[in-house]
Amino acid sequence: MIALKANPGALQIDLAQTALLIIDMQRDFMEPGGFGDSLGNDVSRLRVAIEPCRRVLRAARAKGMLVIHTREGHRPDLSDAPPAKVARGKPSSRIGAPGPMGRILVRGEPGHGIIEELAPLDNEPVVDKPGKGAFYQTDLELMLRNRRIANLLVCGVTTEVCVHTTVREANDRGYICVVLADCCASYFPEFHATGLAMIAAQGGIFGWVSSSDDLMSALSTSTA
Ligand code: C5J
Repeated sequence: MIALKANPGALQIDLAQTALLIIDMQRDFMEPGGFGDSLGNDVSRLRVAIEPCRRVLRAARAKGMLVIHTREGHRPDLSDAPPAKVARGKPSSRIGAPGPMGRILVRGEPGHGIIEELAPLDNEPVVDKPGKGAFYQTDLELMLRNRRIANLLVCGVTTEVCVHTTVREANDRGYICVVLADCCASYFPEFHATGLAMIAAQGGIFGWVSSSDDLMSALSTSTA
């Protein structure tokens, strides 16, 4: 068990029932020439989350926790990409168009991969999702149920899009979600701040917000 400082209140968490969920730390969102860049974003703004995520990932692995990574992206034939999603952005750099990291937001292309700093280990599930939420049209819920997971520590990008959508989906399914603020990032700092505030508001309407530092200190004093 750990006692974790969080907003709106401290939590007791059983690590045996907890997974670390790392959302979409992909080159397509984090590096120039990918999907995020094609939509006109300053992708360098997301890099601030890499080091805190790496620390948390290392700690979760050391504790033997379940670690799950997600990737947003589509089949090469785009049969799972809603036309309304593909139609957004400049035609030359839409989903499926060729870019410096291969076809934009397409599975199997270099840009679709998770950044080297947070590369999954062979035994860590990677959930490929066609949407923003990690539960939508994936087997994530089945994996969590099979491993009796009740709590999710959530990291990744972007705070107000895929992290938020996933936390909302998880909250509706009964999971306790703790979003680690410094392990998430947005192209829009104000959306990051507001997105986190929205999670913890109203007594934790979607979940809790904590930080990598608070998790580290909780882990250092964990009890059986
Ligand atoms: C976006 C994501 N921003 N992973 N995806 O389109 O947040």
